[in-house]
Amino acid sequence: MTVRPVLTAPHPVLREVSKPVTSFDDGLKTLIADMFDSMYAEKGIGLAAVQIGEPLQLIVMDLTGKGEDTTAQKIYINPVLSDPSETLIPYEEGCLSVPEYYDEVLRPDAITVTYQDASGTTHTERATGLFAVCIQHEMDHLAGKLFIDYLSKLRRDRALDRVKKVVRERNRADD
Ligand code: K1U
Ligand code: ZN
Repeated sequence: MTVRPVLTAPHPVLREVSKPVTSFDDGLKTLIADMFDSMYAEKGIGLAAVQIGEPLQLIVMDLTGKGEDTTAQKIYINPVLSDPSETLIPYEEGCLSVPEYYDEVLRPDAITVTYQDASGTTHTERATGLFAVCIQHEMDHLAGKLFIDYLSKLRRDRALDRVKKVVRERNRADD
C-alpha cells in the first residue's frame, strides 16, 4: 500500500495539461493502485493522476464514499466527454486539492464518457447524477483546471486562504 501526498492549490503541477497514457504495463497498474490508496486515505470519491504529481490522462473513482470497496472501483484512462445534457444542475463540490472548502458549481446533469480500461479496451458509458458531476470535475483536472476557477474572485480567494490555513495546520500536526 502506497499513499502518495495529494498536491494542494496553488501547486503549479495542478495547472499542467495531462498527457495520454500510452503504456498499459505494470507501471500503470502500480500507479492506479497508488491512486486508490491515496484517494481512500483522503476520504475522496475520485482522484486524477495529476493530483499526485503524475500529469497523465488517468482518473480513479469509488462513488460509494464508504472506504475501500474493490467492487465499486472505476478506472478511466484517456477519457473523452461528449453529448452533455442541456439541463445544468448545481452541486456542492469538494476537491482533495482544495481541502475543506465546498462550493456550488453548475454542470450538465448527464454526459457520455468514452475511455480505456487498464487493459487498453475502449468503453462508453452515460454518466448521470454524482457520476456526471465527478467525471466532469476530474476531467477538469486533466485540463489543468480546478472547480474554484468557476467561482467569483472573492470566493476563489476565500478558498485559497482556507487551503493555506489547512496546510499550515496539517504541517504543524506533523511536527
Ligand atoms: O478530485 C477530487 O479532488 C476528489 C473529489 C471529487 C468530487 C467530489 C464531489 C464533487 C465533485 C468531485 C472528492 O472526492 S472531494 C470529497 C467529497 O466531496 C466526498 C467524499 C466522500 C463522500 C462524498 C463526497
Ligand atoms: Zn478535485
